[in-house]
Amino acid sequence: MCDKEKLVGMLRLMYKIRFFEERAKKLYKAGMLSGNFLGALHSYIGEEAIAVGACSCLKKEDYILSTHRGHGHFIAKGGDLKRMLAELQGKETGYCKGRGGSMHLFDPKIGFLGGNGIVGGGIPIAIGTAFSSKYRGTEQVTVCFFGDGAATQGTFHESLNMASLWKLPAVFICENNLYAVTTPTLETISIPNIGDRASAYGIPGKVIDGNDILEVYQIVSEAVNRARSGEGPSLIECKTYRWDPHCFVIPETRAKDEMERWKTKDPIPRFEKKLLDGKIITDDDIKKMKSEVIKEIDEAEDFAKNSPLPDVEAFKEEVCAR
Ligand SMILES: Cc1ncc(C[n+]2csc(CCOP(=O)(O)OP(=O)(O)O)c2C)c(N)n1
Ligand SMILES: [Mg+2]
Repeated sequence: MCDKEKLVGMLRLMYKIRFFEERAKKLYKAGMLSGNFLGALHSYIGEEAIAVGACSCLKKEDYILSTHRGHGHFIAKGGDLKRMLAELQGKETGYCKGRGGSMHLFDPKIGFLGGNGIVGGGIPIAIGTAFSSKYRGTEQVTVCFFGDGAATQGTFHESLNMASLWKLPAVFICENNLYAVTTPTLETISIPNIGDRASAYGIPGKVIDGNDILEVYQIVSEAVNRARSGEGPSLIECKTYRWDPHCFVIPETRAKDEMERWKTKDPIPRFEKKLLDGKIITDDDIKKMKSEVIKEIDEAEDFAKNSPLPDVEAFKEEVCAR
């Protein structure tokens, strides 16, 4: 399905996300990412296979729309760790000059058209970008990530209807981590599978194991090819689980045994095992790769730490000018 280099690259990206999130958490908890301006930090740990599996099917010029839990999407689409961590810490060298923080990463150069603090807010934007590509005849595909909570927003239903009607080149990926903040999906969604809602819009719908990166890659590839060849959108529900609380200002409410059970389905060792069994990598390769990624994150931390905070006077000009 993929060559060796690609598979190893996918594992490296999963490490990047996991270790970046661990570092961001540590810094956040230590109070470095402090103050109301920066808001909450939503960890993507446990869900790495979805971002990496899906973005590995894309070209640089393809678009993705992300969520409040978007660090993994950003890294998987090629985001730079230094400027990213600087943004999380509100520094001038960050992607949005420290004005956006964790939920508002943005880089059109890599096709990353934003995280979003509004649940379900990225879905209608994806309709716009997909329409734009179709209208301009560029063959770009838009992948839109959103959670199970967002799948019950009106924006989801309106957008999927329109995407189907206009055969837009879009792939809707629902990351069903079984909760919206503390509310279980079972208490808010009337059918067992969000992917089955695709039939209401006459588009293909799949329900897959979001912790199996190769399954994500295969199913998203099919949907991306379909979109690129003008056959229209698809909906893919990836079942997964977040390991951390919703964010670090909201106490954990989930049952301990449920959390432990899901940790046994950790997508990273599962993929490592496949690559080891297939003799694609060795234990030494894994060790080396992990230390290279940690070094990259250390460098990002130094970069962010040594970067200046924005000039408050400039804020005033940006808000008041024109
Ligand atoms: C429109 C809107 N309603 C409510 C919120 C508060 N809120 C932030 S995250 C969240 C839950 C989102 O759940 P889900 O879509 O499943 O994503 P997850 O956090 O599980 O990744 C809610 C209700 C919001 N940000 N926007
Ligand atoms: Mg959720």
